[in-house]
Amino acid sequence: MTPAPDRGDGSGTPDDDTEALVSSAIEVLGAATTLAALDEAQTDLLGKRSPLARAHQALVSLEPGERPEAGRRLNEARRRIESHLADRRRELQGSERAARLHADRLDPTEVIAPPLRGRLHVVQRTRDELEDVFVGMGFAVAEGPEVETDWYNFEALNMPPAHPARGMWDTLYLELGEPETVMLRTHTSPVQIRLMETQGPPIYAVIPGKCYRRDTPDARHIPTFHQIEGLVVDHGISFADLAGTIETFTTAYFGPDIHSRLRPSYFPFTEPSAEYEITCTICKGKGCRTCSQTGWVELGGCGMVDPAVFEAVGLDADEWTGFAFGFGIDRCTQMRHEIPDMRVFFDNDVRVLRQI
Ligand code: FA5
Repeated sequence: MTPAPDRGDGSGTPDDDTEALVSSAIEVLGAATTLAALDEAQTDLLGKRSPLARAHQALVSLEPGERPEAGRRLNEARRRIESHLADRRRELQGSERAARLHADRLDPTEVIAPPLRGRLHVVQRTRDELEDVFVGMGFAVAEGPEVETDWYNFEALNMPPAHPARGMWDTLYLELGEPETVMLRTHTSPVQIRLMETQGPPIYAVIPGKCYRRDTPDARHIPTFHQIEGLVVDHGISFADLAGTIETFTTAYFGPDIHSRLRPSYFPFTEPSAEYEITCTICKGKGCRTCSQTGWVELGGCGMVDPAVFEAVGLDADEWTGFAFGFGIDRCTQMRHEIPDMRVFFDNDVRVLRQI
């Protein structure tokens, strides 16, 4: 702060001196813009080391006759400074309170953006829809473990150790027990075995779930994907029942405009076996990168349950017949939503997932 001029040297009239003290104090008070600064100014202007206090101390050096008048003038100056100080304090208290109220204000008309809501992943939604379609066709829904033993994933499915067909599935083994005996299941087909072991025919069931393979990710493959297995075991089931079921499913899920076809194929656990394909929805059958320029996309495999599988679970292959299928749920999602590259499902970029 700028101290008030200390003119106890007799220069100027005594009136001039006190007037200068007061006007300098008014300037200092006006320059204080916060209550804290005002407290400091108060000490500087009225405290023990202030020019006013020094002028009071200097009264003793005056002639006795001059002292009362000089004292009265100084008291009058103090009173005026105190009055200005009180005014300034009220002013600053008012403006600080107004600033606080402004900062704390609530605007009831303010539009608050609705909170972002979570939603199920599109693959989960497809799984739910597929279950609904099959439940509508009279199937029950079953589940099985994702960690499997060699027996369920391969051997009971007519693939004894060293069977060349095991190479169709690039398997992720767990370090548990004997080497290469426990694995992450490569398909949902092991649950066929579990169902036949635990519940006798007739069986009409679908089994959705996660599968794992050492597949390199590309437009149609991801290492952790989903399948929905179907198993029917009853008397007198024929390939026509399988074809009819797949046809009904295709129309119910993809709509009447999508064509499907079954092509001869090979799986050790079905005989005969077929591949189930639909027209590529990305290029409408013209050929593109997603369908490797063929115009068709394979959704799964299927066939009539091989008698060797019935034997493995102790069912009489002369009495029982059945069919099985296994479709990729991620593939179905990809085709239904016309997504050129499946990797977006596990990149988990919410900007993409929000649109599907
Ligand atoms: C099987 O896994 C057989 N278990 C299917 C089966 C079941 C045949 C019952 C006969 C009877 P495949 O390996 O072809 O078959 O896989 C079936 C489907 O799973 C594929 O058509 C595809 O839609 C999906 N699929 C397979 N690997 C992947 C992957 N890496 N990423 C995404 N989907 C995949």
